[in-house]
This record gives sequence, C-alpha cells and structure tokens, in this order.
Amino acid sequence: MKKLILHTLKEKQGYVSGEELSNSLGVSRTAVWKHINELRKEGYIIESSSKKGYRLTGLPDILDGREVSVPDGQQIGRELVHFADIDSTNNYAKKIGNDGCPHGTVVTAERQTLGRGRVGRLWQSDNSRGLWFSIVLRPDLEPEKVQIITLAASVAVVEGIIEVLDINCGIKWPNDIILGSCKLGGILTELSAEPGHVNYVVVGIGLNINQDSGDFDQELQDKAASLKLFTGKTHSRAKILSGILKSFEKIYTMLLAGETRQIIDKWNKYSVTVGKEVRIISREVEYIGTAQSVALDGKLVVKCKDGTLREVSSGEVQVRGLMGYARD
Ligand code: BT5
Repeated sequence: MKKLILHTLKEKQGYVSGEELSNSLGVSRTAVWKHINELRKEGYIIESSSKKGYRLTGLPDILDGREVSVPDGQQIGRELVHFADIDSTNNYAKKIGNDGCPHGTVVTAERQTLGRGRVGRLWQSDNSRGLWFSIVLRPDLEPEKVQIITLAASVAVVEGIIEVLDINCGIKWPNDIILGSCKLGGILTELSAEPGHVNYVVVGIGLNINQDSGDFDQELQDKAASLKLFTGKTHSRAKILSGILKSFEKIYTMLLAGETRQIIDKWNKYSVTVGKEVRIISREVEYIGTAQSVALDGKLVVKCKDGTLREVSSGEVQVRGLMGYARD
C-alpha cells in the first residue's frame, strides 16, 4: 500500500487529496495518513495541506529498489541487494555468485568496513557519501577475455555520469575514473573460473559522490576527487547509480555481441592514459614509456624509450601529471 501511495504521489507531481488516495486505493483516510507518516520517517518529504492534500517534494537518497530504478527488460540491476553496513560488496557478491544468484544482481552498501582495491589495497568507503556497489555477471566468455570487462565497466561509469550530470570524467588504464587530475572512482573485477569457462565475474565499483575533502583520509586528500568537490553541489546517488546500471547494460550487450573494437574506441575517447608518458611498475620491472593504445584483449601497449613495444596486462601504471606523478 505504502508503495502505491508513493507511486501515486510521484506520478501526480502535485497535490493529491487524502480522499482521492483513500478512494482509489480502497483504504481509510487514517490508513493513508499512517503510510504517509511512515514514508516521511524513511526520508520522503511530503507536504500536507488540509485543503489540498499531500504533495511529494523531496526524495531520500536510498540505494534500494525504491529509488534505484532500471528500465523494463534490463537485466543489470533487476535484482538489488542493499546493506547499511557490510565488509565489502564484492565479498557478498562472490558469495551469492557461488550460490547461483541471477546474472545482473547488484549489491549496494551505505558503508563498507573492509572496502578493497586491487592487490590487497584498501578502498575508503566508511561513509554513505559515495556509491559502493558490485555487479554479478555470468558472461559466456573465455577467462582470458575477462579483462575487457573492466574497460567496459569504466566506459559505463563515465557514460552514466555524462547521462545523469553532463560531467565528463576520464579513464586511467585499467580501472581508475579520473575527474580533474584526481581519482573519483575505481573498479575491482574478480573472477571465478575453471579452465576455459567463467563461472561468474564480480565488477566492484567505488565512486566518490558527496564527500567534502575532510571526509577523505589524510593520504587521499590530494589524490581523491568527489562530484560534490567538483560541482559544489550534493548529488543523488540513487539517480547516478540508476544511470550507470543503464549504461552498463548497453555496453555489456555490445560486449556479448562481439563489439570489442567499438568498446575500445569508446574507451579511447575517454582515456587519459593513451598518448601520455607512463611509469609502469610491475613485480619484476619498472620503466617509463609512452602509452600507445589498448589491444583488443584490454592490455596496454607501451612504447619504451628504445622503441620497443611492450604489452602490460597488470601492475601499477602511473600517468604523468595525474595523482602526484611528476617526473624527477
Ligand atoms: C581500485 O583499486 O581503485 C578499486 C576500488 C574498488 C572499490 C569498490 S567499492 C565496491 C566494491 N567493494 C569493494 O570492496 N571494492 C569495490 P586500486 O586501483 O588498487 O586503488 C586503490 C587505491 O586508491 C588506494 O591505495 C588509495 O590510494 C586510493 N583510494 C582508496 N580509497 C579511495 C577513495 N575513496 N577515493 C579515491 N581514491 C581512493
């Protein structure tokens, strides 16, 4: 009933009388009033006037199915699991991935106590000012081709933000979302596979939305961006998440259709890596070169000083001029 009342108030975009609500939904006016109060407790701002009735004027920024909406027929985000607190949405997504959850299930959390980056690094996500979520995918791809999913996910994030806010972000290979010269977000892709077969992939996305600079740990203060720091305004996480899930569905469909070239072309359009001087730091070596392109399997092609080309599949890539890399 509460859902129906909310739906009616959203549709009307103006006052609806208590009588109209009680008649159309077949409940008493006292029942309507009770549900309205419950909605208010959940953060919906509903004005009331004895003559005109009720009017919805503000939505809470909650990340469950009430405010995060996906178009009919969309698979990504059709199932949403939301937590107030969790260790890591990727951990939970892997658990339900193992248990057989449907393709496209999305796990969100207000706060993570153990948000993870790559190779055991920490991801600061101890407050509800960002978007911390994971998507479970069941792609029919060979395990070697999964790296391209991280690139596709970065494109989905950038295009989702353009769609909702008309703000242009960049992508730093392989998994950073950049705004200005700082890190706005990151992607952690994890895989469960057997030889030749992918069981599931978890794409974990962390995106800073409404943080002020004091919300970041000391060591991140010069490196981290948030959409609020960039625009000076607070943004709806639910709307941004809905936009990203929609663009994710689009790019994932391209991936399954074998349109890898088109995905790389999109990625190149947003890349802040290609054409720049990069410092590659892997377990074995460290060198400086120029990022040339991204290969169809998602590897970064780097031209070294001596003219040789090297393909980088993992390790740390620093891009000159970004997040503190200045050449000494
Ligand atoms: C990443 O790792 O950038 C991937 C981050 C993925 C986080 C999401 S949140 C939902 C899901 N659940 C999880 O547990 N994880 C995923 P990496 O490239 O390794 O970058 C990690 C580095 O980014 C850290 O060492 C810090 O320097 C920096 N960092 C940490 N928290 C940050 C934040 N909130 N904003 C910007 N930079 C941050």
